[in-house]
Amino acid sequence: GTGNTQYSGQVQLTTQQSGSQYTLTDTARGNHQTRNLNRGTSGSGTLFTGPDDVWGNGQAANAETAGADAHYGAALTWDYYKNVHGRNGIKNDGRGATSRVHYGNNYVNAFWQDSCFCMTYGDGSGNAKPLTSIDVAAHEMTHGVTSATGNMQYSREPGGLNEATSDIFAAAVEFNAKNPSDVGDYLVGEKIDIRGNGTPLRYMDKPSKDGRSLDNWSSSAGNVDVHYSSGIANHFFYLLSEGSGKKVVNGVSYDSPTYDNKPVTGIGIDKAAKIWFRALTTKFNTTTNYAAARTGTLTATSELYGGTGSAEYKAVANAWAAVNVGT
Ligand code: ASN
Ligand code: ZN
Ligand code: CA
Repeated sequence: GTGNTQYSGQVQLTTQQSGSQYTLTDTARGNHQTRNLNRGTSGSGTLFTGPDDVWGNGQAANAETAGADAHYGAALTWDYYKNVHGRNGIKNDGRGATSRVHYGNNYVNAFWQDSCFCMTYGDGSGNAKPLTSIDVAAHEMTHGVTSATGNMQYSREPGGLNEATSDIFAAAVEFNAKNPSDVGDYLVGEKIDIRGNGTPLRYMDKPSKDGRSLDNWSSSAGNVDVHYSSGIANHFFYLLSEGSGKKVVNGVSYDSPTYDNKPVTGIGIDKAAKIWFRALTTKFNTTTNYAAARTGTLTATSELYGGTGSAEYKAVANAWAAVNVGT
């Protein structure tokens, strides 16, 4: 089918024909369904169904548009995990999830729930737009992947690492998608204008730019909201990918500081994401804190690229030092 999305232009969607109708059922990706809650806040709503296999018109006022964006974001995230990491769906068992759009009235958030194996999107309120951008979809779906793997508990330092994992793969999915209307960046939620002033929800190069997130570890990191303690790992991931200092990527300017005032040389987002994924799926657990994330990513790096002598190992060690984790 054809999706006329709000954030990603005109895109191809995989759908299912049933009789003379089509539904937003992704037959190539575990039959992932996209459903319309029509402002409800419970239940599974109705499966998007229509006669022409054309979905939305690029405008939020058309109820199908959010469905098209959500269906596309879920497909991109599925493809990213499959093609880059060899993972067959959220649980690596081929099962598709469900996206639910138009949750409630003026709801300015999106969330993942293990209980329904589903992610849910609000329509935003005031200047805030529907929460159905690629990075938000990838963030929420990654909460499902984290639940199925490292499963870092959603509080204190493990919670910050859980949140950061969603932001890290949100960026990786967005870069991997190469969509000309929504190019990859190290910002989270730059399309949805959640604050109504044109700024993104989070910045990975210097997380404190949002006024709340932490750039560096300190002994009180576990006491702040997980969406702010995530900043430490987001900053680590940015430094590992792109290095410290000023840089322009896909037209966006970054300037990433280091706690130890030593420069970090990046190894590129592809290697950085490989390292984080291996750590998430083979080293992290419910109680992984920042110190354990450091050792887990170092071990993952040794296994992938070589030990202390490799450029990758040095970059990981330097990037953690640059956010005040370890020595
Ligand atoms: N959008 C938020 C998140 O995925 C929702 C929440 O805080 N539960 O973290
Ligand atoms: Zn989250
Ligand atoms: Ca983004």
